[in-house]
Amino acid sequence: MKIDINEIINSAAGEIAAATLQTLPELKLKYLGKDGEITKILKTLKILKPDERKELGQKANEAKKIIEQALENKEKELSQKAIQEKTASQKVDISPIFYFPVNSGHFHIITKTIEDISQIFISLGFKIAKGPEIETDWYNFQALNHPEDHPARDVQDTFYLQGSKDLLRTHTSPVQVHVMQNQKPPVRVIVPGRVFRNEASDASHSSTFHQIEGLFVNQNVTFVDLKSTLASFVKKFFGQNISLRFRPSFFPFTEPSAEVDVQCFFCGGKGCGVCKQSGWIEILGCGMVHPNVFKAVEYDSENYTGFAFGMGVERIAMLKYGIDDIRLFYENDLRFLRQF
Ligand code: 2NL
Repeated sequence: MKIDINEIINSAAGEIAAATLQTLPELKLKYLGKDGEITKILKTLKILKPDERKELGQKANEAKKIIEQALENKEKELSQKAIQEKTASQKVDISPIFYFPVNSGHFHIITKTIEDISQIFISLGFKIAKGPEIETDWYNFQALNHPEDHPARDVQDTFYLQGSKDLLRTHTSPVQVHVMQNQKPPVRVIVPGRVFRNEASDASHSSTFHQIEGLFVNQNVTFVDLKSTLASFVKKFFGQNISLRFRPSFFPFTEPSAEVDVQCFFCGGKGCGVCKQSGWIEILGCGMVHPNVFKAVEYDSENYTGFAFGMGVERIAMLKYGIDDIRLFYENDLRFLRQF
């Protein structure tokens, strides 16, 4: 029996060259399948004489490799071509979309400021907590160590709901009270949100504004933790080179209490209208959580300590961006909003 392997290779090459993605599998069977041309030769080897067997065996195996390679190359070529044809036929000309000016919206500067401040505290390990804007007297005042006769409780300063003892929260602190009631220490949260004060509005006051408060409670939390955390925040927010100071102050829910001032960046500390000639600008209030607050949420103040802080978002944004009237934030004049 005389078998011309070259002839098989040639006929395979011809058929593969003319193949399509549909006929390619048939060709694979025809040459390399169980009853394929090459397989048939390999099966007959055992009836040959040793020297013939060696020669034909080598040739058949080479032919097998050549055909396998040719099939593989063709399959790649055809599938690439198929993809190209598909993308070409599905092409859409989107250029007319860009003939129109793009007037994309963006976040309000207050939203952006809340986002920026939150991100810094998140990087320091804080989680964000949120809560209701309508509160009871207990959550807004009593639990926070505001005595019955505290001036903030006066109807003059707080919006009470008609025919109810409920009120619009005057700070976001009641949210921290909810968090402490629902969770054991360690607690490390910041609370951004809208707050309400019954007062006339002017260039620096609004009856509705935004606060971000923070709370960290654990074993062995000290005033040093408060100072390092807030100094780190101030430098990340206003710039690494800013000078700051902690000045003793008073809040009902913290003891001791402090306020943080930054060196006036309008006059460099020399004294100007913005800093009222003092060279310093107050940016937040803070302190160590008062034991009475822990008592209200049934935390053991022998075992746990904590620090808390609060800042007004509008005030911070006004300082950072040089805005001189708080009412600009709420008028939705695009000429103002678009600047940020
Ligand atoms: C400010 C001062 C402050 C707090 C807020 C707080 C909350 C709990 C317990 C203790 Cl639950 N304190 N909050 C403490 C000190 C200052 O805010 O000037 N805000 C605009």
